[in-house]
Amino acid sequence: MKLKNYIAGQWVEPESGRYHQDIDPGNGEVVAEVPASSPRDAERAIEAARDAYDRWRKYPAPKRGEILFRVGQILQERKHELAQKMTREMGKVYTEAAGDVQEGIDMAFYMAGEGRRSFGYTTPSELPDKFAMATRDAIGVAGIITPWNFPMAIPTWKIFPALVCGNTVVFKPASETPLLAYELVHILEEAGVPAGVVNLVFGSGAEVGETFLQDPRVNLISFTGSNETGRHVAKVAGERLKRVSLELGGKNAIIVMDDADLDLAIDGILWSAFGTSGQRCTACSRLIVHEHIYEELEARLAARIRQLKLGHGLEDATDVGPLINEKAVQKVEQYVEIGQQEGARLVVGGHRPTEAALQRGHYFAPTLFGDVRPDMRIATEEIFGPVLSMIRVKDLDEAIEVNNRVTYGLSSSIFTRDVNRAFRAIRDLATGIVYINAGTIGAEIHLPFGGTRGTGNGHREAGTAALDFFSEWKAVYVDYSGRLQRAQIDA
Ligand code: UN1
Repeated sequence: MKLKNYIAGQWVEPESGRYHQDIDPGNGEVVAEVPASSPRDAERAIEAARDAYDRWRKYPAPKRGEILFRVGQILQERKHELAQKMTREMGKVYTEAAGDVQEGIDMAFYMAGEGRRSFGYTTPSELPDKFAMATRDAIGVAGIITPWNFPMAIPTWKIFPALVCGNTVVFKPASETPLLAYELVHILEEAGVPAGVVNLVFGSGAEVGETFLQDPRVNLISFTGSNETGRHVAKVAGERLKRVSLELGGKNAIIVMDDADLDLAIDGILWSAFGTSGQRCTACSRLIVHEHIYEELEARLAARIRQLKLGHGLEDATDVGPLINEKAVQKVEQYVEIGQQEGARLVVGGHRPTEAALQRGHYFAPTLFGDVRPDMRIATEEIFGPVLSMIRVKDLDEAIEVNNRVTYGLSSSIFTRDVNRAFRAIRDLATGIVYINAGTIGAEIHLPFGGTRGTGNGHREAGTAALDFFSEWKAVYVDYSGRLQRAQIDA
């Protein structure tokens, strides 16, 4: 299957004439041939989005919402098939891939409703016979740059609110997951998004992404990805005074107190640390454990980790799928080495699997480190793989201090049955998302999603927070007094 770019309502080959391969990380099979577009292709997409903008921003918001509603319906009908495709090109197990599509469905219906809300407000004026209100305005062309770990959900978090707010879109998906982006844009087209309103360009960050950042006709950039690239995006787009939303890394922790329901905590830990093979921004990679239960938790967790079955995500028996590519496996391997050099104790895993059936994919055994000190590199740097580090603490204050010590602040969690401890944790955990008696993953689309400190630059995605990013406030004054009234001037 050979994918094409989508520009001004046409499916077109890249001007560059170059292609690269989309590979199944679970078995090395080729899933699709993907355009390696040039800056010129990206410029044509930007031009199309610019041309379509004025008509789209004037198209009534409820009608924009109705198109998104149809998108949600089509996604719903095709959920199973899209999830299978996602597992093939990205590796996550089928049930999680279906969850990823479900997030897109949820976002479509949520943002469809915003077409009839997008509330502004009215407020009294300080002068008589004068009316004051604040409304949301579209901004222009939105440059959307997305990662491979949520090939459907994250593009929908960005594209749907951008559209309902009246912006047009240029979209560059991750090179590792082009097929799901291709399917999504086909669905947008089928649902009735007019030509030029959404444009899709496959290619590298250096050629396509960079063009979005630099081109003055792109007004805002919404980026999810690595911290290193995020800083570059902030610099280049920020210097050009574009609005920039960055959703970057995490080093999320689960705290387990001595009064916790350990059965529940263990289920939550396994799901958060090894779901999506640890390749979520929200994945749990630190376990902060009260010293009274440390030994018991480590032993029970290790036993459960040994039972996790590695395999292709389309096989029913599989618990943990592959990593995205060889480079990712090498990175995890390096961190396992670093952890051992730092003096952490390898409890389970720490190697590639030896089974013959897994040699064609990028697999790594779920890994647990014990006796990790909070300042070790494995406890502070994002690994983005199935590696969990256990840290021992003596009380809640220390647990919170350890949680807050890292440079990231996306998600955190505490297992405790003590309501006082739970509320202190809610107050003091310095992350954008906090869970009580649940793991660190599984954010719902109608609440704000994002993190503090090094996780981003202060914006939030999803929920009404997404409207704040994708629209601009306009303050409107209507003076119906028929004479000059001067605000702030003494009569
Ligand atoms: C991400 O990893 O970037 O909360 C997104 C979760 C999912 C989204 C994760 N709903 O884990």
